Amino acid sequence: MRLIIVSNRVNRPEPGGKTASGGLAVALTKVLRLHGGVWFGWSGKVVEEPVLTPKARTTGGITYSTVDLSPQDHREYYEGFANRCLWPIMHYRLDLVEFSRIDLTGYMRVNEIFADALTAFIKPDDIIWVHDYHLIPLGEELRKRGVTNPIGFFNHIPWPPFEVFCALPGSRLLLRALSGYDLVGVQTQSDADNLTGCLIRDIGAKRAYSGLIMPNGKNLRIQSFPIGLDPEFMKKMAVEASSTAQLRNMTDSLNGQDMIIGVDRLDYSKGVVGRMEAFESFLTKNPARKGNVTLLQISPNSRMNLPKYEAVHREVNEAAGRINGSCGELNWVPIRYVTKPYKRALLSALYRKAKVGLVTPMRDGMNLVAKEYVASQNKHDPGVLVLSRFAGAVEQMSGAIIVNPYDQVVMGQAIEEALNMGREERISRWRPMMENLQHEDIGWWTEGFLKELKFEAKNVRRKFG
Ligand code: GDG
Repeated sequence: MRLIIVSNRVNRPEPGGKTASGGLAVALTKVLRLHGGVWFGWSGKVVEEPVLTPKARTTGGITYSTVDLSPQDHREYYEGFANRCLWPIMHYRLDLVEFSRIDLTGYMRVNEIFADALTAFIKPDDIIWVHDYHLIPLGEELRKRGVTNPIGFFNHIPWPPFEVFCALPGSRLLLRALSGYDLVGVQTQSDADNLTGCLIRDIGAKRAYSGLIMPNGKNLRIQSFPIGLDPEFMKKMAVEASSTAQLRNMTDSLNGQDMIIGVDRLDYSKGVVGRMEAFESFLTKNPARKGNVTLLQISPNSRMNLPKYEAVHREVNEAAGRINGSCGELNWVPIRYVTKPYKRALLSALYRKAKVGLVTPMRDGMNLVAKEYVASQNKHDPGVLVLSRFAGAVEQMSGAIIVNPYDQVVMGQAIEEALNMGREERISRWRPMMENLQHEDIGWWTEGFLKELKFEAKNVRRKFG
């Protein structure tokens, strides 16, 4: 059996290339390292007249097969429908949705281009695993081209309820297209319930013992598979990187202060401004803490050619500047805010150094930073995770202090509680979270999804021939 992973971007390692800072890129690299196989998708290049035959290169047991996009495809499919429309709606931000029929057409067209390119190299015993909201219609497009292999789909970002998702013109088109898949995976039970609700209420799917019966009679199973990571690798990396000169310099610069850490790709869903304001609220209530605690916020820029992202960038800059101006002292800066990406090893050592991990998205599919923070801790003296109730990770990370990211005052109190927490309580909160990470790791996620996909595909073939 050969595994073909399909995602919008293919994260092909380039010598001296950029550090990947997306959750999906990190997770899929791990999956293919475990499994081998092919990773197919967009190369990241935009060229005037793209060649439709994919370019393939094999490195470290993984074949990276990519196509380029034309400027029009990039504008309509990627920046347009995927990022200006689906991303905000999936994160419950109807107010930010910029729908355009032209973009929807471009989105469908690129899914057809992907399907044409893929169909040409699919072998009979391949298993195909499609990832994320850019490629919802891909399964159906492959079926139209006669592909009968098992095809699964995993949505890395949240799935909102009917009242939100079905406000999208084209919602029925996308929901019906899901019948091209044998199995649809989402991050949490609440995403699974929401998607099921959309399928029943918007297109009349029916509940059955084996899952849902779609309007075309096809069986569809929806299940939550919370994504994991490799906690042992993360821990090892954190321990090793803790003794590097770079970390020692950073630690020296703290001068004995406690450190709180936030790490997020810069996005409006991540709640960075609210987090900074929560820290401000904490400082205002605890003036004695001024000078002996600092918030390190690492937020590599993303999607900067979209105006909404430029705006978030501006808002975060302003919040950091304002809070540093009003709370800072001649010899102390409350927030260290950096927008360049750092190496994963250094990040893991920073997580380990930080007394508190602040992970407070307004809405997030899972949030791997929460899990990375927990995995990087010293078991004898772990830090405290403060976690948004709207991150998918909350279903597994029960030892965190759970906060409402819309309530800065309560988040400020959570920071205080976390900084003052005794060692025993920190250990007793951390241990079950680490055990969960060890049990439900990236291998568990991959094998669990692929096992169910094979089972489902066999069932469907048996029933429908
Ligand atoms: C999507 C979903 C879901 C961040 N800064 C740097 C850096 N990062 C890495 C983190 C983490 C990843 O980026 C971010 O992962 P998240 O899970 O938080 O978020 P998304 O990128 O939005 O990912 C999300 C995920 O897919 C997986 O299913 O959890 O909900 O939105 O790994 O460490 N990495 C490096 N330097 C940085 O400066 N090297």
